[in-house]
Amino acid sequence: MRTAALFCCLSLLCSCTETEKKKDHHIIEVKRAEQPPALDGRPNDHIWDQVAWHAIDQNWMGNSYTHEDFNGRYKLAWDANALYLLVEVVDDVYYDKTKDPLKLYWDDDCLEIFMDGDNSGGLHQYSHNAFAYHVALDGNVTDISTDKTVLLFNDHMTMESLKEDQTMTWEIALKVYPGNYEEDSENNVEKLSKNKKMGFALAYCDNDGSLERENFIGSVFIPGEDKNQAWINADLFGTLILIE
Ligand SMILES: [Ca+2]
Ligand SMILES: [Ca+2]
Ligand SMILES: [Ca+2]
Ligand SMILES: [Ca+2]
Repeated sequence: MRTAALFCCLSLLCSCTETEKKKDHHIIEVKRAEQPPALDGRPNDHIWDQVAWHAIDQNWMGNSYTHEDFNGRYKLAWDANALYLLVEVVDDVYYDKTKDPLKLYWDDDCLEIFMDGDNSGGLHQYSHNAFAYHVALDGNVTDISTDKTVLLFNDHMTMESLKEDQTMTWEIALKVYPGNYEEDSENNVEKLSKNKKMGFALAYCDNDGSLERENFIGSVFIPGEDKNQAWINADLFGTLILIE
C-alpha cells in the first residue's frame, strides 16, 4: 500500500517537473549583425534592412483599440555583446502620468521587454529567473527586485529613442544575463553565440490620459482569460533562436 502511494507521489512529481519545462512557441530566428546598429533612434543601419518586422498586436488588457490609438512593430538582431531591438510605436497621445520612475510605472506609456536569458521559463515575478524591463518614455528602466521593491536597471541596456509626430522609435542594445543573476553581486553579461535560445516578448502599456493604463498590447498570444501573465510567468514568453 505504502509502496503504491510512494510510486503515485513520485510519478506525480515527475509529471509536474515535465509540465514545468517551457514549451518553445512564437519562435523567431534572429540574424547576427556583422556591424552593430548605431543606437541613434534612426533605423538606417544595414542590419535593419536585412531583417523583417514583427508585430506587437496582441491585446492583453483593455478594450479593443484603433490603429491610430496604437500600433507597433519591432526588429531584432544580435552579436556577441547584445540583443539589438528596433521598436517602432505609433501612439496618439504620449503620457507620462507619474514622473517618479519607481511608482505606478505600468500606468505610464512604456515599453516592456521580457527577457529570459536561458529560456528556462518558470516564475520570475520576484526573482531574476527572467526580467520584465519597463522602459519609460524618459529612458528609465525598472523591474521588481527580489525583496519585492522596484529597482532601476538602467545599466542593463543602452538605448536612444526618437519621437517624430506620433511615431516613437527606440534602438536598444540589451545585455543578456545568465540564469543565475543576483542583485548586489557582480554579474557577467553573457557572450551570445549561434544557436542560443532565449525567452522573449515585447509589449506596450498605452495610457492616453486615464487613471490607469488603457491597454497592454503584447507581441505573443497568451491563452486563457487573464492575459496579463507575462510579468509573472516566463513560460509565456516566445523563443528566440540566434542564427548567423
Ligand atoms: Ca540606427
Ligand atoms: Ca494611444
Ligand atoms: Ca531563466
Ligand atoms: Ca499613450
